Amino acid sequence: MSDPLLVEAEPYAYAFDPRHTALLLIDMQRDFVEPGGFGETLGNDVSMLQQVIAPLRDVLDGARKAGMTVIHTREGHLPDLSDCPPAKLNRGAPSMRIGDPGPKGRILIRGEYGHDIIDELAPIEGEIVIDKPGKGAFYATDLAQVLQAGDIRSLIVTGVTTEVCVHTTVREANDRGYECLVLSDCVGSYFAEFQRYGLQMIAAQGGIFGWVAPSVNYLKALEARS
Ligand code: TIU
Repeated sequence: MSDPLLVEAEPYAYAFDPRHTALLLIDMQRDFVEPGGFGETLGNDVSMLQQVIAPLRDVLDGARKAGMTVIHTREGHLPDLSDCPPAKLNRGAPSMRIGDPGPKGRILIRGEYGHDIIDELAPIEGEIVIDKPGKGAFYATDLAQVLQAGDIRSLIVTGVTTEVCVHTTVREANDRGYECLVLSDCVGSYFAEFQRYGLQMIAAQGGIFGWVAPSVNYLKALEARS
């Protein structure tokens, strides 16, 4: 086996073999990134997430060029809401609830326009799409089996939002033995302070949940190989 690639990262260099690594794009859906969707119903300024798209597009292009496994996730629910716990449906005071008709279709419902991934990052043939009802990508999905079948051991983690679905998924993955590198400019939050602390929490304590690096460091390592 060839030497692993090394990424300059916090808290120390992240080593990975692209053949055993998947790029994970978490919930880059219109519902979170664009106006008129779930994120906005919760009272958030969705423009905060726009800055993630351009660097993440470069990372996606790099993964496609390198022939890496690419996995997209989407948070959402069945049209009859049978997979949406009342605790989630009834939480808080959103302007519209999950399942309500919004300008981009029913809020956070599978098959609706708003639920789908934004055009800039749309999956292409051969890429995996995981539909998940929760914040974590392992809960009630077949992600664990998909990773096992692909002999994937490391995850390059991107998407939204940093402290919610990204964090939950990284924690789930870390407990399952996966080494996660979170790309700091390819994850986004509606809250600047949660972005900062969310990233710090991953790399703190010697990398308690994983590693953090800007995408330029990761792409430099990936491109050095080719
Ligand atoms: N609200 C929020 O920050 N995030 C979510 O509800 N889901 C994801 O992070 N995908």
